[in-house]
Amino acid sequence: MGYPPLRSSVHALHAPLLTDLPALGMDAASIASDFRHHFAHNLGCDRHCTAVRYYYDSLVLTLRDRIMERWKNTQYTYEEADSRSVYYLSMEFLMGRTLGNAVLNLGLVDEVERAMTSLGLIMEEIAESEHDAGLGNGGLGRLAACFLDSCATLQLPVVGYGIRYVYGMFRQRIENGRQLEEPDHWMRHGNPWELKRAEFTQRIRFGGRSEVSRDSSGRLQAHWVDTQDVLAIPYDIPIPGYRNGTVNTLRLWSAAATDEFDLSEFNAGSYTESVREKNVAEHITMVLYPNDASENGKELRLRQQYFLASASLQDVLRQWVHWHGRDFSEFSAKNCFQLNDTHPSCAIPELMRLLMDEYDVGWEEAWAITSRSMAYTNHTLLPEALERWPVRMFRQLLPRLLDIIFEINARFLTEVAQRWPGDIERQRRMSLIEETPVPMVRMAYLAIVGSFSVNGVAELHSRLLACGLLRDFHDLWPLKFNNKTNGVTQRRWLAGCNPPLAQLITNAIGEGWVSDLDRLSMLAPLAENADFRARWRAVRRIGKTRLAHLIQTECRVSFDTSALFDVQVKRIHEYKRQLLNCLHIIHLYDRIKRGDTSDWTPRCVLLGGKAAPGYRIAKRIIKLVNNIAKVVNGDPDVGGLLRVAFLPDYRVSAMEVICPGTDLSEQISTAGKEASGTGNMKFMMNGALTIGTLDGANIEIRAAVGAENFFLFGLTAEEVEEQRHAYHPDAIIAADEDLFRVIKLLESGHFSQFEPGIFQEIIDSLRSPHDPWMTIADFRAFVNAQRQVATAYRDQDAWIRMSIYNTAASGRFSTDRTIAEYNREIWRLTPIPAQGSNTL
Ligand code: CJW
Repeated sequence: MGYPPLRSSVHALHAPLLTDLPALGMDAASIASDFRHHFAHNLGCDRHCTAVRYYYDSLVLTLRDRIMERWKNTQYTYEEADSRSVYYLSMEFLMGRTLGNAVLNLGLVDEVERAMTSLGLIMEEIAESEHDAGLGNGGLGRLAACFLDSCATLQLPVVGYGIRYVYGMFRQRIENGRQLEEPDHWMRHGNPWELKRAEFTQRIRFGGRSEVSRDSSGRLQAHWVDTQDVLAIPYDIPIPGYRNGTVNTLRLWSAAATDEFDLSEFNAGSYTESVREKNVAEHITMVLYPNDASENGKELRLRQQYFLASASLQDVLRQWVHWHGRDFSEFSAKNCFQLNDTHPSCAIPELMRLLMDEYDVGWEEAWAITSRSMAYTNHTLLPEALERWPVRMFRQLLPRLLDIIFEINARFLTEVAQRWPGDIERQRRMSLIEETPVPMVRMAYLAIVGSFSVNGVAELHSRLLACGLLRDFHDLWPLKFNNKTNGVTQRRWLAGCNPPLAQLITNAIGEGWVSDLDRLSMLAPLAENADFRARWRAVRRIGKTRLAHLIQTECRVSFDTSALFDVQVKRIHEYKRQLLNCLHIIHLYDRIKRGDTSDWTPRCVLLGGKAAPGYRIAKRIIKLVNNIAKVVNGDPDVGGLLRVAFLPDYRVSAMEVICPGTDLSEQISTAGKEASGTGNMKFMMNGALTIGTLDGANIEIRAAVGAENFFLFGLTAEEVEEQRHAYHPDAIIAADEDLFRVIKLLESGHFSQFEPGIFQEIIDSLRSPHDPWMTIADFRAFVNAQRQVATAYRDQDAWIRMSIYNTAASGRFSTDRTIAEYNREIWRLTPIPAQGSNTL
């Protein structure tokens, strides 16, 4: 394992001298002193170095030293406890910025602030210079990041395994109202948080053939031969818990060529040819696929998935063999892999392969170990997001894995046949291989068959999985299925991003809520206290001022903080129905133009989000929002009654400014389509009210805060499915005067005067009886609910009361609760408090 040891015995004798160092000071003076050391000695900065990057790097190194002590202690503690561990396998970890969160979790907010001030620096400016680590698309990736924070805070031995993409989620620029994608070279100036662990490099195989031979004892032995290999190099990122001395690990894999490059080419003078292999290998971890909720079947994506699964499993097995030898009898009692959607589900056949081919374990035992170690989380009901890989591609890229998948399938279908004799149709439905003209591997079915637990991410979603999409599997194994409603970490999404509100809450109920969010319920009685409401309102005004400033800078649109701030930020997708929001904005505009403005509530509407680069309609929706904004904001008749802005490059750090400044959170997906949503929780926690359908976690949010503090509208998931067959949008349009006028305005080219016809496809999709998202069906209910919102907002006292109730009821939506449930019902880990010095 790792690098060769020192040959002399000196090391063993003096090891404590090297490792048991005196604890570093956690006070402002020590921090300032170490900062100066890193600035001058480590980074080699001099009086000409005034770039904020130098200050940022110096501060990170100063903090990293302090984290390092706790990181080692945590790992020693886990080792000594010989504890069961969980590995969270995810293609995405949408971490955002790290500095502010590290300072908060280390309990150093005041000391670092003082240290920076003493050096003439402004902490906020340094923190804001950090580039987001955008290693994810949206909710699924951000959930993984929130989970890591909660696992460390709950002191659970959980390791995150992911990919170190050189380019993260693309940067979005808006030009003439259209999305342009630019590469996000987020590590251009290095990443001081990561620690390269070259000694734990793994070898990953691709291509070649699978062969079978008999070994000396006559047993069949499979060989994967003639492979093209790639190295996986791990980089570790520390994940500090909240003021508890625990530091967990996020291990990200980077691809590199094996060093056996083609010498003959090199000697023949073809230098470029000789390094081609290196380039091809490094492509694997070059760029994050920017698709959210739709698979696109590219071979490189399957390469990435297998690369993650194989590197992570080999890493875990390496450690297992180091501590336990080749006895795997306790492996599934000590190790659990949580698969973040099907993206890492190659882990199932890969663990089988490693156990059988590398460690001589027989099929039955290998299967028992694998299927007791794996747990699968499903994040979507959308059929287009369910991953399927062509069998042919699998055979070319991962021939040995395909053998294993076929064998898993054969044994599984035997089980189905025993349970339902003669039910051929059911076997066809449940097969891991879809027997279409181009046969496909169904990754979700592979994940279910190979796991001991299958969970959805909100109550409705889990129910719809069990009685809809995955019904056959639920019939077979009802006990495998469970729900784990998502959450968000209050460290980032309240304490970190909204210091004025956090301070007000702490002054009122103490600081316990930062690690026990249910305590926010103590705020509820204060909603009846006029003085507290006044303070709440003042704090909300600070958040709105900050958001208005962002919108002024980024969009050149002025938002008046006395207006209602109405916000929808999330990936652009038809099912999320940004179009319904557009129809409402056009309706408000039409009312203003008609002079129907008595009792008007001034409103500022913000939209933001990225469209997958290949998703044509989503990109056209962005153009529509921008064109509407241009017309509305430029019309003198509108005055201050309505403002519309599209914020470019929506990302984690933008949401940290957006959610504290939002009055109204738009959660308006077609019921039954949004698995959970997590933006909805961030808004609620910060005191926004929700306008929403009965979809995903909205249902649980409404139940928690009470129907009277939530603006509900629209068809239920059941109604959507019932009415789909008799859906006639044209008839609805004809019968609704307001809607008729909105569609007419759209069709008249009012929002596309310089490019006639560009919104025709959008209009056609809305008017189609086959529109899967049934936008027109919910228009009237949405407009009516928005009227109630406008009326409610005019009574500021009542609104603020509802705002307080929302925050007070958001305790359930902490990932601390989510992770506690994963742990109680799936992982069964014992919390392990960090031992040794420096535990805080
Ligand atoms: O997961 C969140 C939910 C949210 C759901 C999102 C999700 O839409 O409602 O709150 C956390 O549970 N993301 C994906 N599915 N569901 C997702 C993300 C990236 C993907 C993908 C699906 C990338 C690909 C394919 C499907 C790809 O091939 O690149």
